[in-house]
Amino acid sequence: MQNKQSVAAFERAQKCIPGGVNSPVRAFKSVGMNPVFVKKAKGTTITDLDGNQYIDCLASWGPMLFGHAHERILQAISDAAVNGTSFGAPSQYETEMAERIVRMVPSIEMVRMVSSGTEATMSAIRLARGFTGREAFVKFAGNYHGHGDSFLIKAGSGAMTLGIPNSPGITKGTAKDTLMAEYNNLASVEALFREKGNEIAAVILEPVAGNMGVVVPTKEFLQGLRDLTTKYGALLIFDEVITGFRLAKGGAQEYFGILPDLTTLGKIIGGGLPVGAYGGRKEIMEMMAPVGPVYQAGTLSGNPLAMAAGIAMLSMIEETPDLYSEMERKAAKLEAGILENLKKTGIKGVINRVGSMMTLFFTDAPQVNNLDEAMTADTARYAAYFKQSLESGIYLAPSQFECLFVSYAHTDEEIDSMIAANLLALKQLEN
Ligand code: HOZ
Repeated sequence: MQNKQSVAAFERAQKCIPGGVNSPVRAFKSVGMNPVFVKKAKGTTITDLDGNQYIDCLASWGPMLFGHAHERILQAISDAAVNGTSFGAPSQYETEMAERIVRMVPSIEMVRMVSSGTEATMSAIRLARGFTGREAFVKFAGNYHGHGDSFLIKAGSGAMTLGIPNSPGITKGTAKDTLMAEYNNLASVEALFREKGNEIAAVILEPVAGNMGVVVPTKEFLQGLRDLTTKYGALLIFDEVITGFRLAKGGAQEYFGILPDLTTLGKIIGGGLPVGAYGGRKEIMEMMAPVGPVYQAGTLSGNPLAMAAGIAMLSMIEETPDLYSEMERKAAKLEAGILENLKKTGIKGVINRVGSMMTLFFTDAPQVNNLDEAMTADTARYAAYFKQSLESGIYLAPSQFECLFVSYAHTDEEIDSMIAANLLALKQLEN
C-alpha cells in the first residue's frame, strides 16, 4: 500500500493541529500507524490521498446508513445552500426536522436541536438537574457521552483507547457529581440509589454501548434502570447518538421496548453534517428557555444545511421499508463469516453485535458484558488485525473499543470481501 501522500499530509497537519487531528482516535495512535488522509468518499468506498481505495466499515462513526455522498443528501444540501447557509433565526427546516423526530422516536414529544452529540448530552444533564432540582447523576464505566467535563470519568471511546479515561482539567467539584456504575450490573446502580437516591437527577447510558466496543445490555438491565429511576424520581436518559435511527426507526428504545425520559441524538439526524438533539416528554422539555429557566443556546443550532441533510436522511429511512431487515441480514452474514474464520484459525475472540453494529474483541474471556471484560481484549492484536485489514482494503475503526458499522449501501460482494479479508488478517495473527 502506497501512503506517501498521507504521510506528508500528516507531517504537515501535526505542525498546526495538536496530534495532526481534530479528534484523537483518528490519529491511529493505538494501532501504531500513520493515519490515512481521505481524499473523497462515495457510497461505501473511501479513497485516500495516494489513490488507495477501501471498503468503509466506519461510516463516519455511524451516520452513513446509505453510504457517502448520497445524491439525495447532496441535492438537499445544495438546494438549501442557495437560500443561505446560516440565519441565526428560525426557519421551517427546524420544525420539519422536529416533527419527524417526534413521529419516529417513541419517547420524544418535544426536541431541541444543537450542533453535536456532546452538546446534546451536556444539555440533557443540565435539563435533568433543572427538572429534578438534584445535582448528581449516574454514568456507566466505559460509556462515552461526548467530551463534556462531567462525562470524562471512566469514559469510553478515544479517552479509553488512549488510556486517559479521566481527563486532567476536570475539577474535583465536577467529578464528585458523576456517580459511576457498572454496565449490565443493576445491583451497582441500586447501591448508588440506596445511598444517594434523593440526590440523583438522572441515569444516563448508551442503551447499546458502542464506545467500549459494542456491549449489549440485557433487557432486565434496561427494565431495571427504568423501574429504579421511576421509583426514585430520577430521569432515565438514553444516549442514542449512535443507536438512534440505526437499530430501528425509533432507535434502541423501540428495539428494546423501553422508553427513557430524555433521549440524546446525533450523527444520523444530520445526514453527515454536524448535528445533535435532545428531546423527551413535553413537561420536561418545557423547562428549557425561553419557556422555562434552564438555559441553552447556539448560533448554529438548527442550521439550515444540517437540517436539510438530516431531513433527507430521515425521509430516506422512512421510505426504505427493508432498511433494518437488510442491514440485519448483511451484518448477521458478516458475523457468521467472522465466527467461522475464528473457528478455522483457532484465534480466540468474542463478537458482540446488535443489528448493524458489531465489535470483534480479541479476548480469551467467554463474553464481554462490561468495561472490565472489554479491557481483557488484546489491543496489540487488534492493531495487527487493523493494519492487515487496511492492507486488504477494509477500513475499520482504528481502535479495539469502537464499532464496525454495516450500512444499507454495502453489497453482498463487499460483505464477502470483508469476510475474506478477515480470514487473511486472522491468519496473519496466527503466524
Ligand atoms: N467519538 C467518536 C467515536 N465514538 C470519534 C469521533 C471522530 O474521531 O471523528
